[in-house]
Amino acid sequence: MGILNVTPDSFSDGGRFMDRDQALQQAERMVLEGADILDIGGESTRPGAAEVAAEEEQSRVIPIIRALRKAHPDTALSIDTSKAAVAEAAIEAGAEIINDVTGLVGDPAMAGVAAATGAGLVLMHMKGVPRTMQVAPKYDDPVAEVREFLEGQGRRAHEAGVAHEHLVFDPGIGFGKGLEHNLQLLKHLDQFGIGGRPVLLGASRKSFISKVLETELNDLESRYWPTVALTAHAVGQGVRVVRVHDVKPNKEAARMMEAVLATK
Ligand code: HH2
Repeated sequence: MGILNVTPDSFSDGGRFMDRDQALQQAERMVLEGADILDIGGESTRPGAAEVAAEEEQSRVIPIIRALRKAHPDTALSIDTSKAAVAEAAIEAGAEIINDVTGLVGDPAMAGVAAATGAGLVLMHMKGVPRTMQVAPKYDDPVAEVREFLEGQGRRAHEAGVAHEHLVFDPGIGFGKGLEHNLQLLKHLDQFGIGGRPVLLGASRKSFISKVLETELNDLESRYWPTVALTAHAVGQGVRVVRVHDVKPNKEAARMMEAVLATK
């Protein structure tokens, strides 16, 4: 899953793809590099990010989704939003997956939109809200707590009419988690495929990598190769979708791991 942030303030690519042509070029590049899914987001969820009104978010993402639907009929399109109105408009414009980083907590209407449209639904775990989530997050047992949350939200989705086959689960690396929590979740990625459904991992270029490697927080490049290592690790743990900024090296790592895993 290639990331396309149509935002002025995303932590690693903010402002780069606000221009429609640049966004489409970046999408084209990711598809050529092997992305099977493009995840289009119009609101940054980085720690401390400001909230965006639904109309503004829609005006950023809907024209891009329409254009991508035409240009790349074989690529699945995912809308990264926690607002039901944005998700509904995005599905109408041609997206087929809703990526809700609040795991249905953000908008009570989201499950209904997923059920009514038959879209795929990514349920991610977040503790708190982006503005404050990195202020001393606490867990007794992060793996058990994240799993329990995802199970509960999976049930809620099901009760609202979302088919189990449409769900994907994501432990939400970096969303209300300290370094140790992120590492524990990464070590136990095989715990999050509730009911046999796929796990999605979004660790690409995230700041905990700089903490492990003791590189400068503004040195994003130092996070590229460690991201590839995490992709290989994730595929080894059975993760089916990796959400990344740099498609080519991550796709190659995934394919290499898949060849090893497929060998008897
Ligand atoms: N991470 C980000 C955004 N959306 N969706 C899922 N399912 N999982 C994630 O881990 C995830 C996500 C944050 O990364 P990014 O899009 O690069 O930055 P920003 O939120 O600043 O736009």
